[in-house]
Amino acid sequence: MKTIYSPRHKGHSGHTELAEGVVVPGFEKPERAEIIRARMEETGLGPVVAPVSHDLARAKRVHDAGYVEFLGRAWEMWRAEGRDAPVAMPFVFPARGLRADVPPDHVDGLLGYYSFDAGANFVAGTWDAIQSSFDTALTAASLVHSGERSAFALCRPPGHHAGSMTMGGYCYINNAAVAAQWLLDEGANRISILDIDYHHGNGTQEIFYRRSDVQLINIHADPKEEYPYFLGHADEEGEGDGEGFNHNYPLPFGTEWARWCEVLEEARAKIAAYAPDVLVVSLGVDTYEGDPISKFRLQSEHYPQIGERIARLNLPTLFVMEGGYAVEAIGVNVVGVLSGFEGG
Ligand code: OKP
Ligand code: ZN
Repeated sequence: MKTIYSPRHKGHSGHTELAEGVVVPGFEKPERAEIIRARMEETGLGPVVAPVSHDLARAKRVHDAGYVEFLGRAWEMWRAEGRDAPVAMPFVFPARGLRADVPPDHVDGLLGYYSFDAGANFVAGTWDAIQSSFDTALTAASLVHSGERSAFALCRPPGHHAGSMTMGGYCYINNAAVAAQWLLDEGANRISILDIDYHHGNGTQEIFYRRSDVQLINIHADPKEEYPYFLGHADEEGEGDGEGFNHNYPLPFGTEWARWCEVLEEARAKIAAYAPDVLVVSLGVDTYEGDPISKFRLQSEHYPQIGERIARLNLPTLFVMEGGYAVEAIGVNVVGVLSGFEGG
C-alpha cells in the first residue's frame, strides 16, 4: 500500500489549545505524522510518496467558497492587525439567538463566524499545511480510482470535524469528504465513509446528511459525555434523500475491544448492504487505551484486527488519517490497521 505524505504539515506547529481551562500546547502536533511516517518506513509497508497539487475548486465541492477563501486569508488578516501573537484563534461564535447569515469584516469576527469551537487555530504555516493535507487526500484517492486496492493518505491537519463552512476540533478542510466527493465526480456512484476515530465526525455528517450517494457510519464516544457534544447521537439517521444513510454508534467511556468490535461488525454489514464503489476510512487511533485525550480501551494488538475485518469487505479502500494523540504508540497502531488490511 502506498502512503501519501508531505513534510509541509510541519509548518502547522507551535499552536495552542484550550484544555480544562488553560491554554496548553496543541495535542495535534507535527510529531504525530512524523512517528507514523517513521513506522511506515521501518516496517516496509510500502512506498511513501509526495502528493500532487490539486485545484481548491475540489474543496469547494463540499465547502462554502467564502469559507475556503477565508482559510487562505486568515493568517495575513491576523498579521494585518499588527498583532505579534503567534497563534490566531476565535473567541466569539454565532450561537443561538445571533445572526449566522452575515459574515463580519473583521478577522476576529470571521474566525468565529467560520468556527464551531476554538480548536482550529492558525500559525504562519497553517494554510500551507491545510493545502498539503488536501492534496494528500486527493492524491491517495486518485491511486484508488486508478485501480490500486488501497492507499493511505497521511493527512495532517485532520479533517472530520470540518463542516461545509465551519472549522473546529483541529480540522479545516474535511479531507475524507473532499476525497469522497472527488471519487463521485470522477464516476463513482456510491461511497461509504467509515469513521472509526474516537470522536464523532460531525463535519462529515453535516456535509452528507441530506445525500444518498454517501453512506456514513460513525463509531465514537457518546456525545452526551464527550466532544463534540452537539452531534453524533444514535437518532441522527439522515434527512430528505439522505434518510437512512447516516448511522451513528455512540459508545460509553471505557468501551473495550469486545464491544467495539461487535459494533464494527454491525457497521460492516451496513457497508456490505450498501455495496459502495469505494470505502473511505476516516482513520483515528485515539480509541487506544493510552490516548491522552480519549477514554476507550483498545490495545495495540486490536488494530491489525480492525484492518483485517475492513479488508474482508473486499472493497477498494482509501484510508484517511484523522486523530490519535498517544504519540509513542500512534505509529504502531496506524501501521497495525494498514498491515492488518494487507494481510499481516
Ligand atoms: C480531533 B479528532 C482536549 C479537548 C478536546 C478537541 C478534540 C478534537 C479531536 N484538550 N478537544 O477527532 O481526533
Ligand atoms: Zn478523534
